[in-house]
Amino acid sequence: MSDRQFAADQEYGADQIQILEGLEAVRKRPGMYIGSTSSKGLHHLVYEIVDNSIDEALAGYCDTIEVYINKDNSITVRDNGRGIPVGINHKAGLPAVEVVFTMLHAGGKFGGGGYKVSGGLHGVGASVVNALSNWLEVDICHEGRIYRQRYEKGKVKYPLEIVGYTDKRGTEVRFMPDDSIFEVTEFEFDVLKQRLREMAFLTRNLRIILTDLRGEEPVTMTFHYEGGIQEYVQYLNKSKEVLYPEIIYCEGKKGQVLVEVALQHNDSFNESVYSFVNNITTPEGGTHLVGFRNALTKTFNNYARANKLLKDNEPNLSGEDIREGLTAIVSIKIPEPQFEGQTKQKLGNSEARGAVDSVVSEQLTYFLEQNPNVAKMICEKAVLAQRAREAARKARDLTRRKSALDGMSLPGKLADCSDKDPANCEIYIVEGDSAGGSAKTARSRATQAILPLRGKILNVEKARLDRILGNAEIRAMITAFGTGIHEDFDISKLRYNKIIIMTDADVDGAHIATLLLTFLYRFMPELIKQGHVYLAQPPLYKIEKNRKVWYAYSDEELNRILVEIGRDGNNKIQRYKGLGEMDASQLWETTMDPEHRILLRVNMDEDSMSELDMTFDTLMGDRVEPRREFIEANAKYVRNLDI
Ligand code: TSJ
Repeated sequence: MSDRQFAADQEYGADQIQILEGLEAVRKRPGMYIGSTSSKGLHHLVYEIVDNSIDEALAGYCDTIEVYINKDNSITVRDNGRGIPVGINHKAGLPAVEVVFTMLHAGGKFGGGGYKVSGGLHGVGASVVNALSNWLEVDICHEGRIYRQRYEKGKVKYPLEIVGYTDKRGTEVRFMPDDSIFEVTEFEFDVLKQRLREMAFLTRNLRIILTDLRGEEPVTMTFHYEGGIQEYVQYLNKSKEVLYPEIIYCEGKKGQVLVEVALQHNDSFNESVYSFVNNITTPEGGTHLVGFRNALTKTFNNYARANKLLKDNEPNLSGEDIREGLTAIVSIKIPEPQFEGQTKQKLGNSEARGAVDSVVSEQLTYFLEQNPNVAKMICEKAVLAQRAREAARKARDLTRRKSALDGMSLPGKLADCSDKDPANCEIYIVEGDSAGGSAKTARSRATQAILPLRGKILNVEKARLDRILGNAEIRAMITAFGTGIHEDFDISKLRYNKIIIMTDADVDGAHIATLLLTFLYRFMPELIKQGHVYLAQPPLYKIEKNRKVWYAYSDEELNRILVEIGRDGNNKIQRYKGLGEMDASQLWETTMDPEHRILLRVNMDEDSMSELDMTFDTLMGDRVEPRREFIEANAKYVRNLDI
């Protein structure tokens, strides 16, 4: 033991006590350090560790990161970098690696400058992961030796020791999240996959390999993008028709700020711009995004004027016009990011605005001059958008004036509830007039409103605003909800606490539900974000035996019921093909009665907006193949809520 021992025992003194108190704070209030102890917080542990390896890659010393979900649900992260320093840190009197894992905020304070990726919401590092793990082990391969240390619930189990010899270099961390702290301890492959893919896109040439060892056979995915964010834009546009084949790319450094932007237009009408600071997503944008938008608007207007694509008597193109159908990634690296706003996800550094503006203006101007055909296509699309916007403004003024008339303007088909307190009220959006009729009979009049919609509603991914707002079903929903849309949206005007989409339990029903969700997502995303949108779950089967009735909402449930009551000739099983096959009392009992119904709450994760965007594009776009793939992999944006 003694020759393997690395650090002297007497160095575990007073320092250590104070250190432990630091990590105790993390265990007492984990939410303060990782956001939550839900599944989201659990997965955050992995990102905290991987962030450190990404730093090493950004510094130029590592090109491969392996992540394993082990059989016992512990995690291994390994990189081929320099290895966390093992020498004594003189301030703490401990090996640097021990400081990294046992002192709060100590991560990455060693060695020279570089960009810290862990600058975001909870960029707190390895010691927090250690504090929140039942056990954690680190192996460091450095100058021929393998060093190891183990911790349990944040506490050092033994001093750093040499456990072997190697010709490799790098760092490996294994940890088991503390099941007394996390509500969920099972890692989800798909969740890790998404974030690791994003990290790989944002760090060109880095190879990230994710392996799930829990099944009978290992499942592995490798993320390696030589094109970096250019490939990211290509990936985001993969299920769309692009306007031109090139991906416009700008890169540069202004002062301390590294700027990287990639963009490409598609033939849709939506803007999909994602911004990142030090590899961390900034869903609320900030100064870097402002700089990007300024540059884009200014550069395109200058070009359009100079090349007579915009006539002298026509007004300037608005930013929105130019961003119609735009897919873009704005990624910057900045030494000391300042985050603002309620969720600390909005970049505040003023120097970022100028840096992005100047890099993009300069290089975009050059690109447009070199590629006049592409420039012309974008400008022409923007001019069309400008005209449509003008038409939409007129249509919208009309809806605004109408909704100002309040009760008078509620749609004729709406059977409203009598209670006027939105907190108590819910609205069922029902597919088809006949099911709408049953629902009107079945409902609890005081608190449940019914809005029947006829047939398939307009696909908002495929139409411009003027046509969308001219659509009767869409106008009916907008007026019924009361909130307005887009920049007019006001949640305090919401007339119902729950918006419940009720469609047939078949493919057509699923399609209509998706069309409705797409509309809500594009026009009133806050309703989804704040958890007001639900999917009703009508039963799939009715089982009758000896005048008793059961309902089954899935095939498994049907089997369970049949096992329970015995499979014999007295069973009568009816498969419901649509809501129309139920009478009012059955509909109430199975699908609408708050005491018995199942609702799925639709949720939206801000951290994976780009994936959600793709989900809707995939479902609603023209390309059949990705849609089928997606439907087969099923709708992951809903989760079970109140049963
Ligand atoms: F977070 C962590 F500590 F747990 C962790 C750190 C986990 C993993 C999987 C890898 C790492 C890590 C740290 N990989 N590479 C490094 N590099 C350094 O810490 C390092 C090495 C050398 C120097 C130097 O200046 O010589 C500086 C640093 C920051």
